[in-house]
Amino acid sequence: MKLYEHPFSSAAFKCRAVVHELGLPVTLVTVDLMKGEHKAPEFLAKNPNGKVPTLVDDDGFCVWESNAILCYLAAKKPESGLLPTDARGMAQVQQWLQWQATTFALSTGEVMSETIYAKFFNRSKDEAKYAAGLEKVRRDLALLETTLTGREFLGGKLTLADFSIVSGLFLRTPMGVDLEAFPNVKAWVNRMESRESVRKSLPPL
Ligand SMILES: N[C@@H](CCC(=O)N[C@@H](CS)C(=O)NCC(=O)O)C(=O)O
Repeated sequence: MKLYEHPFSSAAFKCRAVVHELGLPVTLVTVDLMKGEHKAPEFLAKNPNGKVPTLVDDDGFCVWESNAILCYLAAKKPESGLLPTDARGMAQVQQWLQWQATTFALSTGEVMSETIYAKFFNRSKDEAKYAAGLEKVRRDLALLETTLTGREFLGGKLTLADFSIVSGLFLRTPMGVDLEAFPNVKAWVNRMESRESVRKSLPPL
């Protein structure tokens, strides 16, 4: 399998972490977003959205959308328990994956846009947009804080949900997101970042 990705993409980060967690034979292929490699016809044939991450299996089968890639990878090793097969376990993981895509990715994305991307593309930070984004991130962190009360992981046991959601926080320092007011979240992030699979997936900052 090949994972087309970028070191600073949070969506790619979670896929790399699950690849390492499962010990799957996946070759990482960096796509040069600055050169527009993701908009080249040969890449669009794999993912018509022109985005990373994109997974291509050995027979050419393609999967895009990071949370779908996580499910595909976990299905290769069902014994890992990262994607439970019972109705409730599976529904809970799907609930968090969809919350990540529809809610947390948006709030963290607003903050990233006014910090990391603003710096990268040499534009000034819009303080009002940043403050509004940060408020939404704090709203989401409060939800995670309550969920993590008395729990090591979001669903009790380690699942794809933890990898998917923690990916929004690996750039928290340059984003200016402080976890001090969220001790359960802080402990969970530390727990996740102490895993070898996650450490190996962090970009050189
Ligand atoms: N919802 C998608 C988001 C993918 C995404 O937005 N990828 C970014 C990098 S984090 C990208 O490829 N951007 C290039 C572009 O949109 O031109 C996922 O979770 O995979």
